[in-house]
Amino acid sequence: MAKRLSGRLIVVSNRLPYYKDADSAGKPTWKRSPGGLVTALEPIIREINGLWVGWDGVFLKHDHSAKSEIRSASHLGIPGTRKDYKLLPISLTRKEIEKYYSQFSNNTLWGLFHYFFEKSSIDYSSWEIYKKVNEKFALSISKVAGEKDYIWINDFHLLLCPFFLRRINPKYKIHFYLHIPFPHVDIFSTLPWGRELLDSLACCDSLGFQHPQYMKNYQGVVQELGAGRKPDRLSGKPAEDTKPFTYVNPISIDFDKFDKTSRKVRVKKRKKELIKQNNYLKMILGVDRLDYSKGIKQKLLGIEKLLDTCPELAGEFCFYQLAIPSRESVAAYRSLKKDIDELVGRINGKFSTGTWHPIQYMYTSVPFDELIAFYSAADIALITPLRDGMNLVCKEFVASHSDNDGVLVLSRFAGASMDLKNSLAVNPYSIEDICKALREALAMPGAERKRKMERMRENVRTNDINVWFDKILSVFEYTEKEGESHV
Ligand code: ADQ
Repeated sequence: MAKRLSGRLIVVSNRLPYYKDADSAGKPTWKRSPGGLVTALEPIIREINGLWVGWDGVFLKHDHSAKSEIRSASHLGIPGTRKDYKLLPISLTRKEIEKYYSQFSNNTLWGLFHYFFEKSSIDYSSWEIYKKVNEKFALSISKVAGEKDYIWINDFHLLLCPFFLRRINPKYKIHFYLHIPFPHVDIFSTLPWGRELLDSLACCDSLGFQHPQYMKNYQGVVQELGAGRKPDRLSGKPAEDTKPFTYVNPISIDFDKFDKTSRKVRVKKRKKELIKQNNYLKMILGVDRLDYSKGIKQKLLGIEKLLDTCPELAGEFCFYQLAIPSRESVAAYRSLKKDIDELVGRINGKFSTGTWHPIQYMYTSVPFDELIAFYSAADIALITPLRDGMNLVCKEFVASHSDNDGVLVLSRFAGASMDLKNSLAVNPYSIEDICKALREALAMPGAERKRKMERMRENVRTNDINVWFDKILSVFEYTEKEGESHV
């Protein structure tokens, strides 16, 4: 695929796909970073033997200038298949992680970009460290990147990186993809540093979004606040008013990998065990990073309402929620965990009988095959984000249903709802709506389930991660040609 490119592909994200940690016996080990970005990108970068730049999970004792040592994943002992890729680890201090990552990225930006004003705090000292860390990334990249390479920055942690890179070398090829929503101008303009972010985005050759609405929001911001300005070649201060090439490209999954895994003998065996363990009741499944944007509380309240309004359904189904621990250093996430623990306890306490509990809640990351067994054993997936750039879980559920059966209940506010039109769409802010969709899903006749699932599978199959990446490469090629024609 990447043979089409004339230079090397350098992927940049906050974290590397694996980070250094200790196992239960205290022995150092590499663990896979959680979340959708790694799920989507790691197989591609492995396939093309690319270079990945990101934080390695190590806390530096003392701050020092950017190190730039490229290592190969297999040499570092990172688990994987025959294919390999290169890593450029960036080490950060504990204070940098606290301010740049926990505070500014995961509190200020994540909250605001997902339309949660009340969760997004403004803290000037975190902004300063966010700037510093973005510059550190740019310096490390500049030590290994050439003008022919494609520097592809991913996500909101590194919104200022394009500016610092462009200041170092005006000829770099810089591309950016935003995995989360881009907010409306009314929301964006509340950020005291919006101007700096726009100046940095103006330094990109291309800017990709998950959904037409997010691109429209960005264009609305540019219309009202003006496009950002690239740094002047000599002074480094913002000068030229420029717009990057913007495009929409909804991210997807490796359909074949999920489909094939669901057909493996040991996964099918595990699926049967899960169905038996669930006493052959209907299984409703939720799989999320534990994040307030994912609407986990809302789905629990939807289950409660369902049992309150339809008592005859007690003992007929079980709701399994798998929640992967996430951002535990951020106060809002610790408080969410507490709320969910309490809600699960309250609902189970209210409806459980001696032999049946309505909710099974697992706060853990499950291995890949086990996840696919869960997806394929589930009759209904309940995915209710209050706002989500895309949401890969719903696509993973669909791809794992090689039996062409199953119902997807999906929030209107997930980017994925644009493609998965044969889901039951819900407004997750309305508990009544979630409850109604669950009633409909539980009662849906087999033929209708099959028809809808087949259409959704066809959609995910024909718009898989390879199609997404192919479009990214076409954008790189297109902007390069455009650039040349302007010289
Ligand atoms: P995320 O917010 O992390 O991604 P999502 O797209 O749903 O959200 O991906 C979550 C990933 O974590 C999935 O691959 C899922 O399988 C995995 N996962 C969740 N819970 C798990 C568990 N308990 N055990 C094992 N795995 C689990 C961000 C954006 C999204 C966007 C992606 C990709 O917020 O909107 O879809 O990037 O662009």
